[in-house]
Amino acid sequence: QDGHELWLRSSKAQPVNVVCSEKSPTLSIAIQELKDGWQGKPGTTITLTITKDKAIQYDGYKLSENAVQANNNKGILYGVYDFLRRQQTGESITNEVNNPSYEVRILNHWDNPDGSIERGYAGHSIFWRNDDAFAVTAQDKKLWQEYARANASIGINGTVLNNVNASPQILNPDYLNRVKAIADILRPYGMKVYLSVKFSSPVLLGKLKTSDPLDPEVIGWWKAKIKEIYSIVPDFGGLLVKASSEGQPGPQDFGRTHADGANMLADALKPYGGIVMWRAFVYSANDKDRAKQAYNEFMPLDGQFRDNVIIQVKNGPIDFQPREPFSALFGAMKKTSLMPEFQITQEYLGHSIHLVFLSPMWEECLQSDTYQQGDGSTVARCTDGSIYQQKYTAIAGVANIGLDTNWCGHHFAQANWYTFGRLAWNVNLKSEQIAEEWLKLTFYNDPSDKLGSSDYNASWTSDFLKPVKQMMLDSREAAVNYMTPLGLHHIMSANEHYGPGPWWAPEKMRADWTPPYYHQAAGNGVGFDRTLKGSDAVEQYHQPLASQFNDPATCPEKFLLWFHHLPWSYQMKSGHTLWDELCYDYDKGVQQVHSFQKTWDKVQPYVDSTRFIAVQRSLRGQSQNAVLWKDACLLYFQQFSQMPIPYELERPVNNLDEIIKNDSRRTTEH
Ligand code: BDP
Repeated sequence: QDGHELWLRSSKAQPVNVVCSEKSPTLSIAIQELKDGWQGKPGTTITLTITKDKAIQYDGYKLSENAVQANNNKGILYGVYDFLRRQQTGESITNEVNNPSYEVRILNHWDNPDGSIERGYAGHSIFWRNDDAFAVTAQDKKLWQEYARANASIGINGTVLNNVNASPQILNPDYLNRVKAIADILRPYGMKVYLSVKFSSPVLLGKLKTSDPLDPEVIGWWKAKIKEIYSIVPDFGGLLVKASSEGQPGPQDFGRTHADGANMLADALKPYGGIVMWRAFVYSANDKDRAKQAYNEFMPLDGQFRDNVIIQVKNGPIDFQPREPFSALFGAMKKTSLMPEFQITQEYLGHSIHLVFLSPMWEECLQSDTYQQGDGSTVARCTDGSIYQQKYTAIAGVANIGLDTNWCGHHFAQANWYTFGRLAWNVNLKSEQIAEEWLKLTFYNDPSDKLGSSDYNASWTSDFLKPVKQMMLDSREAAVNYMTPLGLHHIMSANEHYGPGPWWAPEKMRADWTPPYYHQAAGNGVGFDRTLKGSDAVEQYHQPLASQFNDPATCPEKFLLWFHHLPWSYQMKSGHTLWDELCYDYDKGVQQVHSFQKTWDKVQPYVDSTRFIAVQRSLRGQSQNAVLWKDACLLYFQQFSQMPIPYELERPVNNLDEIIKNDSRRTTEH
């Protein structure tokens, strides 16, 4: 077991008859999947029917014991995958209609044309490479097909093929032809392709004098380029744009607004049904609180965007940290379509070394109540069309996929890809269910290879499924504990964002790229004051949240140092001082990872040796890194708190000066 088959490991199929009166490449796949994967009663006849059922929306479907119904081919395919999944996991087939929460369920690949991947920890790009860059080989096609199948099996129906820090060359004909080759493989699996574009492409590629979105020549250039794209890929999905952000060009370079830029592209895409996903990840160096910036820039533009523009908003106001409150833009922009952006790749959560199941983090964001339209205005309901009229609804995940045999680096990182698809399809799924499904599909071994007795299922469930599921469910909170407890954020090592670096603040560095800007540790306490007396970021939240966050007594402790600067001796609900609480949390995180190691070692009889050893090794690395985080942060903050680490806790085993020395060897600039 090398993990390449993901959650789609084939088991021996039983014979099945499939009746389907229509024909299409997508339906052929659906039929073949049933034949290859049928685990039900041998000889069953199952009917696939395209209907016109009002209750079924988009590419939703309806299952019954021997039929799958949908309004289109894609719906049939998704229904078939659901059917097979239920057979494998033992979940019953119910007669309900199963509609997707979001219409566009899309991966964002941060893949560069040279094959490297920004924040990728699983090898090079599956789409792009340097050598023989445009040859489409049989191996490419095979991999793209496996990729498409994996995505279809969890309902993902779109993919952005290149980095948001986009190279202009992606719009050159050679690249567009490769995009076509990819699209041709993905299409029967119901996946559309999209591209990230650089806003200054008219100058860089088209040799125009400006990229001003209101300039007629610029408008003409984009129109012609988009026409060209559609002539090559007729069902092209649309564009993703990172503009006026982290040095990327954008409409603001020409005194125009984000709406001017986005609408210009939207108008050009409109005749073809394409969409613009315009990112809200903006922050300028001189703003006094980075956490406020996206809201400040986008709120005044509410209502000014075309209906085929969707503003793509990261889950939190800063940047994919282990824990952030939800971005205040959700629910607040009432006349503009918004889509959540999650990061599946673990940039700030231990790369492909740490086992961190991200489902609880995304669930926490999606189920956060914004109160924007009364109780129950969750982030999910504010973006999935339940509350606001949106022409399109969408959700994006930054992919963790590369050329590694197991696709994601860490075997458990596959669960995060799986989760993204499942939540995009059903935003109300619970992490526990997702973890259980994934474990059954990914790790269950046929008893005939193992103990060979009917007791096997029972012991697999109690001795493997239960403890490993619990490990997954605890893993995100563990990471928060050993990295950034109590609302701390952005204190990781510079550049690579792996490991601790709360001290890092080179002279002349943009302050909001340095950890001290975020933790504000000093003799008088720690934390970023975002209250009414501080940066006032709390005001961006709807009541009762604004008041709740503003008062340390009512602010959830998990966000305490996000919103408050408090003395080290501040009394926590537990009765501990703030300093002691920090120490206990860091220590708890370390203990949790140690317990994951024990859990994993104990399940060895249930896991094939390749995957067992790989995960065991990673857990050792994670344990070391968790200890490093704890030692580094406690010893660093202790310089300000001047208080002892509670005596019952393990003492640090690393020296701060050595940690800093090793870290500075790695980090020269941002
Ligand atoms: C940050 C990453 C950077 C990305 C940026 C983004 O460090 O590599 O380009 O997000 O989302 O977290 O644009």
